[in-house]
Amino acid sequence: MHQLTNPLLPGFYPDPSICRVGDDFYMVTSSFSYFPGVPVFHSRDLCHWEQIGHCLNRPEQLPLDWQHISGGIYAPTIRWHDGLFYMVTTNVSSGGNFYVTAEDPAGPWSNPVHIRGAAGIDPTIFWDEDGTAYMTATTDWAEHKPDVWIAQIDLQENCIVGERRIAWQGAMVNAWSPEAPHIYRKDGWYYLMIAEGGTEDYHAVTIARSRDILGPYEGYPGNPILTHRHLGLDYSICNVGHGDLVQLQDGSWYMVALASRLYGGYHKNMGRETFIAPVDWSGEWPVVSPGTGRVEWTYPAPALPEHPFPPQDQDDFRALCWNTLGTPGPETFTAEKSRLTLRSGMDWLVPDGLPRLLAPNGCPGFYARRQQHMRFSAGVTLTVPAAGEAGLMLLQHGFNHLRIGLRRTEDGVRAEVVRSEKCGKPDYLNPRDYPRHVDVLWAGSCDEPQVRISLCAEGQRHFFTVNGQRVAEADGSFLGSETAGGFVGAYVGCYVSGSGAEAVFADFRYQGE
Ligand code: 6LW
Repeated sequence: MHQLTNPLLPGFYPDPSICRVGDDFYMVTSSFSYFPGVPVFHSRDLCHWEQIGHCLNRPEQLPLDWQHISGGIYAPTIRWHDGLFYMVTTNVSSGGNFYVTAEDPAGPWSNPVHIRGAAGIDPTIFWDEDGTAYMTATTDWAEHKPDVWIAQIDLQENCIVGERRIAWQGAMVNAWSPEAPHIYRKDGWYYLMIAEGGTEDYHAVTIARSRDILGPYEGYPGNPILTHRHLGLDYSICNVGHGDLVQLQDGSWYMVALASRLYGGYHKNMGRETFIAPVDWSGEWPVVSPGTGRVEWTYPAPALPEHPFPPQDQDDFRALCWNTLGTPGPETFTAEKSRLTLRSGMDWLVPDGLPRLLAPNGCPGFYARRQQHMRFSAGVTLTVPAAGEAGLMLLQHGFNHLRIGLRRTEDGVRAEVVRSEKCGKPDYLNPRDYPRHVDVLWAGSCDEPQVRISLCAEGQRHFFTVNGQRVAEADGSFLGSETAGGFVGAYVGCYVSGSGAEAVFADFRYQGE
């Protein structure tokens, strides 16, 4: 029996936005400084989802500053209008609000089109019944006026028509971070649903409505319609907010929203993930997760035919789950099914800070996928580079990371396990049972030393192996976003560091439960 299982998209997939076209559902999420940007998922039953592409997969669409991992692409919205998909979002590192379009959501998507006068973040497009387009977004943080604006937009001229009006300032007096606005038309009303309270413990979804799309909007006296802010910091699902609604073919409604799973204490290593809840909107206002009012781990499947997808081989280095940090150049990597050649232009793992790239874009040499499970193992066979260092890394915001790296020494290969917090001086882990360095012996040619390394997690306990032998362990709770800060979740994958360094990785395997 299939069912809805939360998280719907496990791992760092925040700010979900959803739309339905006929019998097909599409969803997008934020991607920050990872490339390609804005993953696109497809479903026909809401229970099974498969990634079909990215909205931003060409370097010219996505200039990024890799040193600000939580910069780049914020909160996308996906909508379909008149035969075309629109994805509207913000690149906070370059150019602000823009949209791209596609006939097929798997791509190709257009180059970015910027809307003149559309300040702020979290933009949405809404088409009224007469085809007039409107945009809402959150006022520019720099203006220190937290509110949601609305305006008519002209999609031929790509500009705002008339004035931007303040639509709503949130349900609470002095609401904190009103954001993530989306508009829905129902029973002659325009409903404006937003998030407020900030994206952490106080996060919430609130709603207002108006007869006039430009407002003024009146808040629902029963707000918030969804939050876990009152459940305490021990409750296993926290930070619930930033939602989008979708109506099914039978008229029923569902909400996708972001939330985090806690484990090993108040730690959110996987950042903000995508969750789902049923919504009863038979009355005037939506009731989210009727009967309990909170996001549950499972719900019965919607009344839709089950539609599973064949499993994707995520360990294939060409699979859609892989990302680089920052915008790659043509030389950054070469990916084949089970072999990856990764190049780095710099020593980006120097202690006490990061070197700046001369060009504004670029990629330091990190090719990875999301951590999606509390217990996982990631292993790879590495041909140790002639120069520099290469290995496996578990990376969070602020360059907080755990890594196992290999470098050549005069007489062999040395493995080091490193814990690095806030770009600070790294700790070379020397727990009581393990030597500081592991000198690795290998069989085969000394010119091409090959070593199998792995990085595994059992909750917050992390282990590292070299050729099957456990060499170090570390606590990973400093990788939680509550400590590391920022908006992203942990990524695990291959890295290389060193001017001109090139490393070859083979047979990557990620397993999680
Ligand atoms: C996003 C905002 C938010 O733009 O966090 O939780 C910001 N909500 O809506 C970054 O994801």
